[in-house]
Amino acid sequence: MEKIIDKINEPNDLKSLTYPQLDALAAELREEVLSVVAKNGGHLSSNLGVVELTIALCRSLDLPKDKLIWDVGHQSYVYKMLTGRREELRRLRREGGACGFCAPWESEYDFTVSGHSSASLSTAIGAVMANEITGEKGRVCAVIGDGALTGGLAIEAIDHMGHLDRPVLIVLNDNEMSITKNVGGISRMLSKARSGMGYRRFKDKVEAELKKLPGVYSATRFVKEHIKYAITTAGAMFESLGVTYLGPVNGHNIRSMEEMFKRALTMHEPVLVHVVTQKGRGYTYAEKAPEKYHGVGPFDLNTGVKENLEKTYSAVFGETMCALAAEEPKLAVITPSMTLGSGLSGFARKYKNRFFDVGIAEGHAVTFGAGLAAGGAIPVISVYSSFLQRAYDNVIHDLAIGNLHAVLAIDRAGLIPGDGATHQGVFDVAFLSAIPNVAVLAPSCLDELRKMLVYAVKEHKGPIAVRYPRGGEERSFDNGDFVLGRAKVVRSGMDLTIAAYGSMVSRAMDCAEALEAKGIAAEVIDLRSVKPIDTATVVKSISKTGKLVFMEEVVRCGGIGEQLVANLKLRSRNVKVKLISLPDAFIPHATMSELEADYGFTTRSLLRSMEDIL
Ligand SMILES: Cc1ncc(C[n+]2csc(CCOP(=O)(O)OP(=O)(O)O)c2C)c(N)n1
Repeated sequence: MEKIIDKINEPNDLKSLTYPQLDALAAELREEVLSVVAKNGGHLSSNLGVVELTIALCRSLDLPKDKLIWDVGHQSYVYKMLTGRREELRRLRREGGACGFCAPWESEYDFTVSGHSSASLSTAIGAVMANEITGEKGRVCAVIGDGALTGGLAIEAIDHMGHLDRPVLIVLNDNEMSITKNVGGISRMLSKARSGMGYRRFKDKVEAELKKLPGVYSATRFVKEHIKYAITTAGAMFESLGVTYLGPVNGHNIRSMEEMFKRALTMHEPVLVHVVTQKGRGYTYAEKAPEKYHGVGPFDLNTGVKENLEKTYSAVFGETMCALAAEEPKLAVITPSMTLGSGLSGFARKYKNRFFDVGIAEGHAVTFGAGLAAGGAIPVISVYSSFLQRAYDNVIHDLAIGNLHAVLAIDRAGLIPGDGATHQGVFDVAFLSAIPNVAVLAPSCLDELRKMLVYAVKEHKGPIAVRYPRGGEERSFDNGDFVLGRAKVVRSGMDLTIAAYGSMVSRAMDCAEALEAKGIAAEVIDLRSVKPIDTATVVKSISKTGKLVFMEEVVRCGGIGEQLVANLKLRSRNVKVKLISLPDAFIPHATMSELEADYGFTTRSLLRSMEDIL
């Protein structure tokens, strides 16, 4: 039987459907989101929550002339299906399939790249002003979640929007959740607005009554605003910044949302419509535990059961933090809204007073950590590699110049499957190793991570980063005690030196074993400490072998390989060197095996890369 969705080729096709047909379409869209995510993994709960919202927006706007900007973009699967990308979505997160976030190269319906939180409002007001400058027509709408609204960038944009006072529609998609339960004052304010049922009707009534009053004051914004404050503080923050607040409205009632959007789009000012949605809606398992199905790997649709994950670096990080907190009363852990993914749920429960979920606010997380450190606590700032990019100056200005003792626990370092260019953890080594005072460590196995965290918390003085990959270990190494700036020869050989750090040490061992079968004895060095780097151990090895292969799963520009080679050249060593790293390019979404094949990180392609120096 033909489905309604089969007839939708572009968003304007939705405009001729009746409300019962739209409800049926919503059910079809949910079913398709579920089957795609169960197969490929991805962001489930957020997409299930915005089905009706997406339909209502596509009907209210004139796309693609109007611009619809999704914050983070992780909730754009339904939008992708309604904007001609249903087929691509079936290969979501795989090479050649749809990107899991917004991607302008994929469709004219995606205005800018997304993936990192809290950027939509700045982009939206930029788009409005660009229209004014270029003479283009079209309205601009941004959809931002209550979680993303905790990011400072979003608040800066609202501040600026109020100042510019141009028409822009902000849809606040409030489901009370970031990945886990949302936190902070903004979240509290929104919850007051949600519970103030009838607020909108009350506000409308008061405004209507005001208009009836005689005298000049009745129509002024001043009086209206002050009476609104007297009624409730809900929305007051937005209104005081110059953004009109409408809502809350039920985010699963298409007709009600359309009425509200219509009204907002006729107002010649920045307007925020507060839409209340349920994360995970329509899939019982996700409704009950939306955080567990926020970002998932493939799972069984009928049972909700996910892949049994091996022991991960994140889990070991969380366990080690618990163990260290028991011994060290000054230790405190900070997360910018990534409790679950960073393995910190246990710590959050056990050490409530020393655990800080600061919202999606990486910059603040680092500077808050600097404040803790300056005050005598020992902060561990847990952050994903790509999100730390948001806090670069905070690391330099607030931590490094003052040489404060704080630990950056950098998860998801290296190549990341599925998420694409915005989430690859491939820049941190380059940008951190450029900062004076900052030490950078990379464990080659889970036990190394434990040792490095203990060293970083208990012994080191100054800012120190420990970077580790997604997932679990490939091999384990018995490297003995950790000493800063001291590498470890994990395999001896006379013919070739392979130096690596982090997860690449396992690959180096795979290569060494394969070479042994060909009669070549490779020495493998685990650098352990990426900065300071133990050049002496590398030099000692290459004076024996005469050949160096250096492997790292980060961008070549500014990587350790380049630094090491420059260093060796300065020492005028006559040595054959091969650097294996990632190119000066953004790495798109693909599965891990696709990425490894494409970028030459399978054992076979690593060996092929070494051929010319062997
Ligand atoms: C800068 C940055 N930090 C962290 C994340 C990880 N992240 C992805 S979605 C999300 C929660 C977003 O919550 P919200 O905006 O309320 O959207 P919802 O998923 O609840 O619809 C987080 C923390 C990110 N994408 N970008």
